Amino acid sequence: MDDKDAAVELEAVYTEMLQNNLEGLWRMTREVPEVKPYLWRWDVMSRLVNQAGSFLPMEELGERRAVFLFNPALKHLAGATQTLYAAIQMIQPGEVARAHRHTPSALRFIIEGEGAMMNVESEVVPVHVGDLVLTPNWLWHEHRNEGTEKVTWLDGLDTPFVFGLSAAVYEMHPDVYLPETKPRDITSAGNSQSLLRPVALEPDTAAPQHLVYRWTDVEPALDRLAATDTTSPYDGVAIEYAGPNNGHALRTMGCWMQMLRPAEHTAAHRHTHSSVYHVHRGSGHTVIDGQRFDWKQGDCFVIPSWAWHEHVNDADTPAYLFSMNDMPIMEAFDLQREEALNESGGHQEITSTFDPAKAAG
Ligand code: GTQ
Repeated sequence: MDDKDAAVELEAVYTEMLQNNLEGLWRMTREVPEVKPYLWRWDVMSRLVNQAGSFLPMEELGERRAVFLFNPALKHLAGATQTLYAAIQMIQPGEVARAHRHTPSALRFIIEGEGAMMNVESEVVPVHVGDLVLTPNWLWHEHRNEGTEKVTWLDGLDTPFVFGLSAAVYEMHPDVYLPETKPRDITSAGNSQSLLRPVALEPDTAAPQHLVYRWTDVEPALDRLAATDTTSPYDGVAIEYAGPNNGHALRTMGCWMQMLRPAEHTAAHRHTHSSVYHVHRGSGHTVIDGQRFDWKQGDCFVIPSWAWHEHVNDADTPAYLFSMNDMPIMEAFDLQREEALNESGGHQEITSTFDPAKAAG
């Protein structure tokens, strides 16, 4: 067989492989889509959620008025990263988002508005701006707005991961609404202060499960931490909301709050876990793989796995960054890796600036 015949025959082998859904590993082109760093502006997200809300009452929506943030590299997946889903959810006065439970775990970080009550496993908890409320997997949950203004929060779920495992199971509550069988606010009456772990310390793997972490506990804890030297060169004055999952709040997701002091500029590093950030207060920028992302209050942005990143506070007041990450998943499978940038004094060269208006669409 001459070379030409061999090439023709090999081509036929490849064609037949494909016809049978087989492929030579040496020809592999099926790559995992590369999650992109991205930023969503608060003014755009909140305007669109509110506009949708003015047309769509809760009865027409089904169960939740949530607008999710999808990564442009994951168009067919409701994911900000390959493991993390994030959405802006809004509930109007008098509305109830009915009870359900699911195998994905969820967290809520309250952005705006007073008067919302969250029922988790029949305990009603009033929530305030800056509070974090968890619904670990399979706990019943329902949200109500008993106040006079809209309430908006950030939803975080592990749905891209759980869907990827084909393990998403979901149930609506048979009685539509949850009973209130426990004293109001009994869990959160417990002190969440002792569960705010400086990220620079080893995790407390004996931490109990807590469902509500109050901003009124978090803010003073950050101030106390700032007066010590237990800060992180990469993350500033940073605490993790601790829980029983190898020290993390949820089995699949960790939650952090970082304070960047005026003019603080952290050192660049990268790690295998991905994160979704939400700017609780302040303004500044984050450089991700050489691209500058300017942020201010309410904005959300993604730091993909293994992307270099460093944070800068550009204001003369502290900036507060809430974030969720998939570190517990990485740790569970021994996939966590981290690397510091040693060149250029630990800082990246900025090669472009992200413009959400140009990046959209
Ligand atoms: O509030 O229970 O954004 O189940 C997505 C799925 C919110 C919720 C979301 C959910 C919820």
